[in-house]
Amino acid sequence: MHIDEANPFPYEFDVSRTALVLIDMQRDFIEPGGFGETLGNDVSLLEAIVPATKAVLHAWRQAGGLVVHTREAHKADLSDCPPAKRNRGNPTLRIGDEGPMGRILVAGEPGNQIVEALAPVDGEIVIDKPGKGAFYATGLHELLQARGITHLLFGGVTTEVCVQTSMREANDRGYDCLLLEDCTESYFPAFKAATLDMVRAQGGIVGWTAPGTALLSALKSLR
Ligand code: C5J
Repeated sequence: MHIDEANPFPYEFDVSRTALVLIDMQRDFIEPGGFGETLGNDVSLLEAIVPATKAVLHAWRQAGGLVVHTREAHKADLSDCPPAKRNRGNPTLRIGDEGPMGRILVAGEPGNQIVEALAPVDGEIVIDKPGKGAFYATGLHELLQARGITHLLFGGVTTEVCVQTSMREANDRGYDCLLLEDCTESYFPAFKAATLDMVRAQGGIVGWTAPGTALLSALKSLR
């Protein structure tokens, strides 16, 4: 199977060896009252990608592809949140503090759940990650290796932070990665645009980018 519209050149993949990885589509980033808003961001920008991401998730599930969801989530005792991380950001509402949707970025809290429209279903992998990258301190690489996965399709938020970090980690581990352009977003449109450029520059130094609609068209050919 291939996506001809991919940049910098067509992307070849086999559904059985590919995972869709949705990074941190959780209430803390996407809904008012969460971590993203505490940092002064307009979260409505991120909410806008939910319909396109839902369409891709639905089609990928129908094709029988593996789905991985991640959440940026810390343990309740914050033993996995170094002061270097906690002490930056909003000084009056830090990671672990009580916010309108429960404790900020703490596993199990209402704000830490994936938004309802994209909620995981049985059989999908859900990774709680203490870092920005999905591979740091999670065991994700081993889970993917055990399933024979060689290709990763990325969506999620935010493009230049957790998505880009995860994609670079994956690239270094040998995965062929493609970022779905309309299934990722940043609070800073210029940062998103720059990240897409960085990924596909220099012959695809980090990987490929393509619109989610191009993946949907490729999957239609399976039916
Ligand atoms: C951030 C993320 N931006 N999921 N996290 O702190 O990108």
